Amino acid sequence: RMTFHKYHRMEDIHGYLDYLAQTYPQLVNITDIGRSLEGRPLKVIQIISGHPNAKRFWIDGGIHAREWITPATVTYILSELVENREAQDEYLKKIDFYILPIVNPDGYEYTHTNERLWRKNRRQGTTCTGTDLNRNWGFHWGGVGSSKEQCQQIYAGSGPFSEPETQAVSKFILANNAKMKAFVTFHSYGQYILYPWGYSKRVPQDYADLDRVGRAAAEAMRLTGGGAYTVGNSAQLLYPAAGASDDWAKGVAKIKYAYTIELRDKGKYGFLLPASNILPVGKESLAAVKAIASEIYKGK
Ligand code: 0X9
Ligand code: ZN
Repeated sequence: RMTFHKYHRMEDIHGYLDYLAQTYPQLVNITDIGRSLEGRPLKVIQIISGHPNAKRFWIDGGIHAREWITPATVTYILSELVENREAQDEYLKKIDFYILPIVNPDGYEYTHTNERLWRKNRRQGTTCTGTDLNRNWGFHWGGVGSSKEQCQQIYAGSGPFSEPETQAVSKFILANNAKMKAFVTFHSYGQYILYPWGYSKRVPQDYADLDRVGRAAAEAMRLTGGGAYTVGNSAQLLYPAAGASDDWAKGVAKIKYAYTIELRDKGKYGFLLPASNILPVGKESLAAVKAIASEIYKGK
């Protein structure tokens, strides 16, 4: 019902989520948490363990339209969690997962039909189109590394949460963040595991935990035979950028383990990563998710 040898359109991915809900009704719930600007559904798949006091784990992909490896990777992860459940470690079956494969469906579809390297959503402005959904979150909104200029790739929008996509995701997370201990948003490319803050080179007071668990995730990725991932504070390792979802998850939703994972590669193909990478990147990313999951399962 889902294949991993090519990049799929939104309808295929959403169709697969509906198929899982029908086939595994005791395990899987699909919630339309809202609609994109152009009216496409934002579909969250909830994989509910049934374990009392289960910790919750948020995963998303596709906030940046051109980063095609991210919806594919997230779809691979959820397919393993649902359809290959018996093969998974016990602790993994005691965590509830909330997974949104495509945060920016309008942009994602636009990269298939019009412009392969489109990044933003499809907000029509007076001079240019598109808000960068990873500069639109209501925590240090409008700060360093974001722009007030519509024509920029890092345009932060007309105000915090001006876009329906970030609004829907943030509302849903705040309504479900009791016991939510991990937040992973997938991007590409560069092979980094990044933790807050992104709005400045400061680090959270518990950054040693984020660093330790990030390193465990990177090591787990390496052991799958995958790429080498570098771990660190996002403003120091990459560049400062305010208004991103990871900072909001940590600073406002108070989710302890908040990461941005920049998937393959290191620049050879960049956003145009060949589809033959979907399975290996899916496997290394599932290994990262497991490493973080095992930590939150142990934690109080
Ligand atoms: O700039 C971004 O939004 C991310 N990199 S990308 O090349 N995929 O666009 C990095 C975001 C890192 N997190 C924060 N700066 N808070
Ligand atoms: Zn990105």
